[in-house]
Amino acid sequence: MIKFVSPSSHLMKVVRMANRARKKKAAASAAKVRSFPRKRDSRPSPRFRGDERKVSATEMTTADAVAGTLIAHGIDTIYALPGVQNDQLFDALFRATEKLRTVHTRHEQGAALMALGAALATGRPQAFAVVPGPGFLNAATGLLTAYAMNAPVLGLIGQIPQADIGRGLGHLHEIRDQAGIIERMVDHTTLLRGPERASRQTALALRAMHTGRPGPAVLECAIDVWGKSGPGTLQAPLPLPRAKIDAAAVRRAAKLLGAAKRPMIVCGGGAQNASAEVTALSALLQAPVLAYRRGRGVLDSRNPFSVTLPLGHELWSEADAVLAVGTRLLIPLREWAERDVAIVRVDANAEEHHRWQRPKVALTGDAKPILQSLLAELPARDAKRASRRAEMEERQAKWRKRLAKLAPQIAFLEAIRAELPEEGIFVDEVTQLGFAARLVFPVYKPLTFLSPGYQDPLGWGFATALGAQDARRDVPVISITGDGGFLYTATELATAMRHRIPLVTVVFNDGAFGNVRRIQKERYGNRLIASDLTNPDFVAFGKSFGAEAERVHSPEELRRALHRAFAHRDGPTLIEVPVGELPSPWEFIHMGRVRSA
Ligand SMILES: Cc1ncc(C[n+]2csc(CCOP(=O)(O)OP(=O)(O)O)c2C)c(N)n1
Ligand SMILES: [Mg+2]
Repeated sequence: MIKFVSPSSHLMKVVRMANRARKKKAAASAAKVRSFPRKRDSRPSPRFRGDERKVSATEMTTADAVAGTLIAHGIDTIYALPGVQNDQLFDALFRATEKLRTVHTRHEQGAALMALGAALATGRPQAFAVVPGPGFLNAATGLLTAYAMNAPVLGLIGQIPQADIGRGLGHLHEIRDQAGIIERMVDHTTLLRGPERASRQTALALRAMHTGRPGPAVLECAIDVWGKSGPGTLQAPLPLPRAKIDAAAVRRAAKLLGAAKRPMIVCGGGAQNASAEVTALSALLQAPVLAYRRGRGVLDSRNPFSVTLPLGHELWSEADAVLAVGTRLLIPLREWAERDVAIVRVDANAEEHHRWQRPKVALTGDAKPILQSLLAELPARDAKRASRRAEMEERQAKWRKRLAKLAPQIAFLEAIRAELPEEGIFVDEVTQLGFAARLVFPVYKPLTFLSPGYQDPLGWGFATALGAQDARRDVPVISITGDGGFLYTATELATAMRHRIPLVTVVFNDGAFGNVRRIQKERYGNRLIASDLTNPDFVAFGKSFGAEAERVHSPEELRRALHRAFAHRDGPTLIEVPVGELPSPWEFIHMGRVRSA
């Protein structure tokens, strides 16, 4: 299965870069802000509040102010489903069409998940718009998952007439305390009140999405406020506050890690933008790098130091120091339990450090600059280390043999890896192939393995992958899904056709909620209930939308079909793979305690 080749060593280059970055810091700290991630923009600039030039207000609607502000922040697409409360918003989107494309979906879950997929694949903020009440609740899974994944997704959610909010009059789509429900799902939400402040409120929401721990935000707007006209100015992107790096803590971390005999690194989604730094630290410390779902791709899987859960579990029991980067560490701390290991935590959210146990060193902020500081400090404090490469290669080989129990899943995943280019994006699902992929699928680059993190919402995959493919037309995207998960949002095939999104989807069809059925079989005396499925003919289903569709029966056939599918860039392809019962991955995921706490 996975073949390893020597990783190219960027170590010295990255250490030099880190030193340079440190020197530059003094100059940069004058500004103490980092600019908002902007996209290419050759458009004539609108009139912005915040420019040095004095700007006067112009007449605009609330909706125009919001659309203009999205454009000013580099957002060029909005995933949306219309309805009367948002008609004035859609009219503004019509006016903005040239700069802001509206991709309409067939269900609000599709809209929110597409925005999520686009955010995950690009690392940039993305937006969706839905009506209140049922529209909002339909989109809630996307919002919830964006929160769990720290993804910068902005929801524009309609409201009943402003004066009637909270009165329980029974307006169309009214829901009790919509704002209160939203508040429990995101860290930042506001009700827009008119054109004068709408642009600034939008810019504040977009800033909040990148401040501290990134995540989603919501703007609510009443049916009678979107179209309200008045004097307004567009707000330029607001500077992002940057957490000051605690130099003393960096020195303590360097001392601790430098002195460790068997250090280990654990990466979560918060490490995705620090791949070069993690790679350099791994080489310097001869430290294995564990990633399960969100951290995969930070260290190239071809590097023998790149490990997933099973080998990570073994290494954790030997580690005397752990550098945890942008991860909750839930599985190691809760399931593997090792309370005396010295932990250095790097996290954008200060609250995260202490949830489970107090780390030896806590560093708060963006992983990249913090790891650069650590790289600059480490060489002076690092112990002389023997290479662990041969040891890691040997241990990887041992685990490859054990994981061969998952041979049927591995064979299909190998076919996918063989056809998916290095920069191609793989979107995981809550299915047998997904569980196996988290353990064995080789990932070569950051942001190319999208896995839903702790929410693990069945059915997220297809619509999320559509969003990823829509936002990254330049690379192939593949969605792997079970027959159960696919039918959650399969109607978005119509969206893929309408907007010519060339996503390739592989449905592994076992005629069951297979994971549930296996658990009922193994742990509940084969008392099978609510786990068998009656499916459509997936090929006919795909073709009925106008998609390319075929059925294959083996990994070899899958590989050939994928070759054809990735060459078809004018619309979606659906490939069905009938499968039987697949071997359980769970012994490799929940591996039990390594030492008593
Ligand atoms: C929103 C949601 N509902 C229910 C579940 C529980 N669940 C986990 S896996 C699974 C079955 C998945 O079936 P399928 O997509 O066909 O994949 P398979 O296990 O058959 O490979 C279910 C119901 C979940 N994870 N998320
Ligand atoms: Mg199934």
